[in-house]
Amino acid sequence: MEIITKDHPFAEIWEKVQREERLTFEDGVKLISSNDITALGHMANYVREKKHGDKTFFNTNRHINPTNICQTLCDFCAFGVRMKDPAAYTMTMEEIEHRIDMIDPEATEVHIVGGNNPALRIDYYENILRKVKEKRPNLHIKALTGVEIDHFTRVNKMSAEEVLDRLVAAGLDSMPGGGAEIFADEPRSVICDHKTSGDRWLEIHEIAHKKGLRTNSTMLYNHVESLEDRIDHMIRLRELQDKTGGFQTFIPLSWHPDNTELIKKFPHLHISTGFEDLKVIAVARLMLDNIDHIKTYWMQVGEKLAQTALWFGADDLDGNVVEEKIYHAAGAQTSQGMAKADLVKLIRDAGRMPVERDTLYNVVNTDFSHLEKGKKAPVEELTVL
Ligand code: V47
Repeated sequence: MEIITKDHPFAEIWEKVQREERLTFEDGVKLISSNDITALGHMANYVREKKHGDKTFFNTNRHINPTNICQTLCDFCAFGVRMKDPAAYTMTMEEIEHRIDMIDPEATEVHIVGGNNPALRIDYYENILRKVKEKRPNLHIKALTGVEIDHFTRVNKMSAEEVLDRLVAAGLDSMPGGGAEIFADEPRSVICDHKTSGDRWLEIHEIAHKKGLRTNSTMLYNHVESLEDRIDHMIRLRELQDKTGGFQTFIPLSWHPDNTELIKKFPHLHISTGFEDLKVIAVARLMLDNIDHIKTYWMQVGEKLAQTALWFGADDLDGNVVEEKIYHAAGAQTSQGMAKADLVKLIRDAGRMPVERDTLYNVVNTDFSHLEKGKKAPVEELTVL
């Protein structure tokens, strides 16, 4: 039975999707304003399966957040703190080394991001990157958001080009997608007034792409932004991707309100519903025709919704992570990491095919028979410091 009949409000859009024709801003607003989640999922899944079939990507990774001291202090964030805050920390090189030593021998990626700490010069980060490469030369370093790169330009009085050249020479391999938040000036000024602008975030990613670095992209939603702001955000990413082709994946991130200033200012706001999360994932898959992957960050949406999202446009779940801090500071109820066997099971139980990838989406493994005994992986596999 055809879900989108000739008289369905999406009939024209569905035709375009099947012809692989680009959707307009108006199309995007129509999609995101609709509650017909079945039709949205049908179209998004069509694109997802055309691109990737049943494949669902994940990687074996670990997060390191070297400091939570942040001078930007975005109202939506519960991770960053002032220098004098009792919870403030900056890891010493010994602490960083210890964390590198704890990384799973099978991991292919370390994801390093932190606060905009004004006391740390670029050599602190260069030393971290060099230490990772010294101890684990084959580990891919995905580190430092466009916002952190912009912060380094001010602290070190360097251009973004110089900052990136220094970091690449020290071992930086690619950049994560954080810091994009919502590009539109109005909501951005409400949720993160002192942060790098949307235009500057895009400019830094463009510079990185031109240097041959691949990067990811994100969008923080479900705070004060409008539905039009979400589509505007996706279209700005799509336009940059047309120019550079440097984005690997798009990760919609729903805002978690606990312990944030934003919830004090706007007490009516609340964590997104699963319904809203699925709509954003589906619309992203339909609008971002030139970005290969749509990631649902299981740590953030939860395991059950992540499984469902694999039928609404998402083809990637991120990794087993271990020691996630940003979402857990803001009330995330998910575990702080997942053993590879559980991630594989989660994907299989959703009726999809697990594919372990590296950061650049090269296939690392598709045979998990040694892990699949139908049992939960032992807790010892997940050492959280
Ligand atoms: O930029 C911070 C978001 C981002 C909150 O590139 C919050 O592979 C919700 O970008 N509620 C950092 N969101 C995380 C991130 C990321 C995660 C996983 C993989 C990748 C990747 C990137 O988290 C921030 C911001 O948008 N964030 N605080 C909060 N309270």
